[in-house]
Amino acid sequence: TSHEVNKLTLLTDDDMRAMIRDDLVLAHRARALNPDRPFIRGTAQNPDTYFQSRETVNPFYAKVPGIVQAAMDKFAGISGRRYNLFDYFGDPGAERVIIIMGSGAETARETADYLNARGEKVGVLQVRLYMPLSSSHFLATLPASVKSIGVLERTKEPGATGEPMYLEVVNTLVEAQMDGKLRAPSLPRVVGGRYGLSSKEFTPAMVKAVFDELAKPKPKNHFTVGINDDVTHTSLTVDPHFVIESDKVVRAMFFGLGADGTVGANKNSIKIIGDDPEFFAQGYFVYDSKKSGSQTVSHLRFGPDPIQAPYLVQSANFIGVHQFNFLDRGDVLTRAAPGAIVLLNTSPHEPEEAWDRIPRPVQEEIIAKKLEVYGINAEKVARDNGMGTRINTIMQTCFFAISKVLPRDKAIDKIKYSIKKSYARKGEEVVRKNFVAVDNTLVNLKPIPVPAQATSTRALPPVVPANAPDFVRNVTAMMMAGRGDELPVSAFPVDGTYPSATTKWEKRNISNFVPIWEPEICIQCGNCSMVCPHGVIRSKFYHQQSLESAPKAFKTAPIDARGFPDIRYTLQVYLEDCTGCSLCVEVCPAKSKEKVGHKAINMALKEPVLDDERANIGFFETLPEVDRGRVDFSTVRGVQFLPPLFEFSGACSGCGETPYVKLLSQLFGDRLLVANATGCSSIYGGNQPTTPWSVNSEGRGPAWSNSLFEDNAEFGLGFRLTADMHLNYARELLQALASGIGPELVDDLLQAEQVSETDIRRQRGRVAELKQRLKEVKDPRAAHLLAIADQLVRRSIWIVGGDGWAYDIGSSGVDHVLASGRDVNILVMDTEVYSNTGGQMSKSTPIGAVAKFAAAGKSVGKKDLALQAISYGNVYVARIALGANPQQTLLAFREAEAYRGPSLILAYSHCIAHGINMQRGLDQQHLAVESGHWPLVRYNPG
Ligand SMILES: Cc1ncc(C[n+]2csc(CCOP(=O)(O)OP(=O)(O)O)c2C)c(N)n1
Ligand code: SF4
Ligand code: SF4
Repeated sequence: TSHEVNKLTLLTDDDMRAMIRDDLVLAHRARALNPDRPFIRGTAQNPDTYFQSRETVNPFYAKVPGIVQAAMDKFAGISGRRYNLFDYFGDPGAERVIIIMGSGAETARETADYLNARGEKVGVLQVRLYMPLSSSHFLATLPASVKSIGVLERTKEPGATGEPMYLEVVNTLVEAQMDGKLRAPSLPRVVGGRYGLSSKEFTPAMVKAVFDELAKPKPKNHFTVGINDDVTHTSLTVDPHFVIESDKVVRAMFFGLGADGTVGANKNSIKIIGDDPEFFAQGYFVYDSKKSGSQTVSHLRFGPDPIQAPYLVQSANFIGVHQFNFLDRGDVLTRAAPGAIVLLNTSPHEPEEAWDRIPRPVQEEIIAKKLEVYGINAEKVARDNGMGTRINTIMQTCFFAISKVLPRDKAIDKIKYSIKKSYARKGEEVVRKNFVAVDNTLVNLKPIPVPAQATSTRALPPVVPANAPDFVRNVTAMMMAGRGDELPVSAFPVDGTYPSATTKWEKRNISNFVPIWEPEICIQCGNCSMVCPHGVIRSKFYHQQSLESAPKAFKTAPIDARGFPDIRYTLQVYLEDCTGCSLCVEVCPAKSKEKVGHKAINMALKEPVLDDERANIGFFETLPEVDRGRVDFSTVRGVQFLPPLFEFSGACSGCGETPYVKLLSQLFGDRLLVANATGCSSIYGGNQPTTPWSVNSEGRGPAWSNSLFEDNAEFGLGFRLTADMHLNYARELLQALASGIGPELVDDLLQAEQVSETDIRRQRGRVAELKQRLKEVKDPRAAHLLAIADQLVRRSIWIVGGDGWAYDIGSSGVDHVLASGRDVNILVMDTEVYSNTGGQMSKSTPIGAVAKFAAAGKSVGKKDLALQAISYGNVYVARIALGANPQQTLLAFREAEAYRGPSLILAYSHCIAHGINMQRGLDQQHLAVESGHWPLVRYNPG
């Protein structure tokens, strides 16, 4: 999988060629469609002949096992690697056997060997050809001594009497018994179990649990292993202390920050060590689903023998902690073996200052396990050696120096050799600089003495604050802490419904540098708040009396508007949610007259101001939310006062897509339904554990769902059809029940215009009144109207996704929806490539652009989706670029929403996939517009 790196012995091209029979290739070619010898294939068939035609294939299925086995035998002759349809491993006289296929078989085999070496009699039958299943080969491979069998499958068939392979095994054995072909004296007991769904870990401890179960007189059937099923009680008990890692293998774990280069450096270490003929190497990389800035955990193994452990490191003898604050999670040392080596990046502190800053429970773990601790202020060493913020080479050098995989001198030589190979093209000087950095790293790497007793006064901070909702404290927080595997079945919703507004409980603190606001210089334009991709900058205006209980450090300024002497303004930065992208600083137009280059918002170190700002944010949140009726929706300056209902997403730092989504949530969030195509926006928008779609102080907010990549436009059209159906029904019921409700209110509800925010507010008031009155109406239809009364407030339906969706994979759906004439809005965040999967070209990619699948530059021009939509004549179409013209962007969103037919907005979005400096993303948008590549358009048929 993409998460594993391993050392492989490759087959030669000649070996592969020798496996291909030319006569079969020629026969296949002769069967091709060919107008020189025409025929028809794929006709429709009727009931008179279909059945018989299906039966013609039987001889082929019957022959497949023999053919596959013959090919396996030939392959063994060529390569020396032997495979069979079924391979048995373990004790030839085993009474307990696990049947399994795929990578889990390796774990099962490794565990069986371990148990047999300790006197047990167990075995593993690995299935290599599942279908067509050859009963004869199967029965010949299964030991005759077997008494109980556990069939393990990575799948779930709800409603079936067992998973597919279990049913095959039971059937094969029963048929064999009926036919007298069973080698065992009696029918073995067979149980089936599920493991490892969605690549969940499958460890030797779980294999042991299955073997233990098979030893019972009546082993549990249809079990699960690896989870805690406290609802239907299917799970087996697993001993977490059963670990069979070999001491000959160096097992290392590295905790890094997403995109900080840790994973890349580890892959490089595997290459450096794996290239040594005496070593085998393996790596697993565990990411969460944030686009960047999250934690990555690398699991590396190095050893003298081939490594057959397709699961994460269970017991590590080296642990690298590449961010000091990861220690606050409290679990980074959980898998440390006694006496393991721990390497800490102590930045921003020196190693000498680090010990007392380690939380007390972590200190206690270090002492109890007698861990050997080393520290380095890696960020400082990186800065001093001209490497900016990149600490990966420094941490890699430390690992080589202290991990004992190789003798220290040999290890350092190897790292220098690798640097030379990587940087030789860039010139002698770059190579020399990197060599100096390696030497300086070694000088700055210090052992951290571990006292006999813990000294720290720091407790582990809670994962989420105590005032978080129950679900967040009990479930989300576990996932955030990397302990989602421990959550029992009962913790989860049965239908995939999760609460909104959870990113606010996850203070990621991924940037040490954050923007600091200077009220004296600020002109209150709202530009910074508009462009912030993460919804980190908020503005409020409020009466000066509110300041009475403000913290001392709270920043405030008189509002920059004539005639409001008592009104104050605050721009509050949520520092702990900032990703440090600097877009806000780049866009700020207000400059200091005294200090060159100083603006009204400037990046600075977070730590000195963090405590004050936490208090400021707490106070800021007590200030009343703005009355939407008083906001000027037509200006960027006005919109900054609308709280974003899309906040703190895990998108890449400085992402060009998210400001559009955030703006959408500000403008229409309290009556918004979003159908989201698969892509970056479904990942940063709807991935566990925390999600950024949020709620306002009344509890209203966007309702969001993701169906598929390809059907999103139709999915969103369904939202519209449903909303319209409910609305029409509500209107019908209003008329039918008018006398009971009061004809005047009914009239107002039916006639409401619902164009401006004030109209919407008024309609909400009427609906509230309606709900009250309906309680008194005795007609049974009143309950139905009550259930759908909210639909009388106009809903805003948005169909959202990227260009890969709208131009390519979902394009027929987009076209269908545009042609429907219905009141839906389509927002395409156009990064001009498939961003979520790493930058493949789409039909939106411009001619000549280099992207994946267009390595030499795309040969065909960009499709003009705007023109295509305009050709309908009744579709609102806008092409926008927030970085180039935020005012035009705002106008387009409002016009699209106001237009009572289909709307399409194409939004230029800069992206990491463009290989740009993301800090300059807004400039890229300017350039795209100014160069004529992305002409701004607003076509309004209304
Ligand atoms: C039918 C289908 N094909 C492929 C994928 C894999 N996939 C998931 S997201 C994605 C790329 C999305 O690109 P785009 O629509 O441009 O959105 P972006 O990520 O750029 O925001 C792909 C190919 C999928 N989920 N479904
Ligand atoms: S640095 Fe980036 S994430 Fe932080 S407040 Fe500014 S724009 Fe938002
Ligand atoms: S659109 Fe680009 S920058 Fe934004 S989250 Fe996706 S990959 Fe990152």
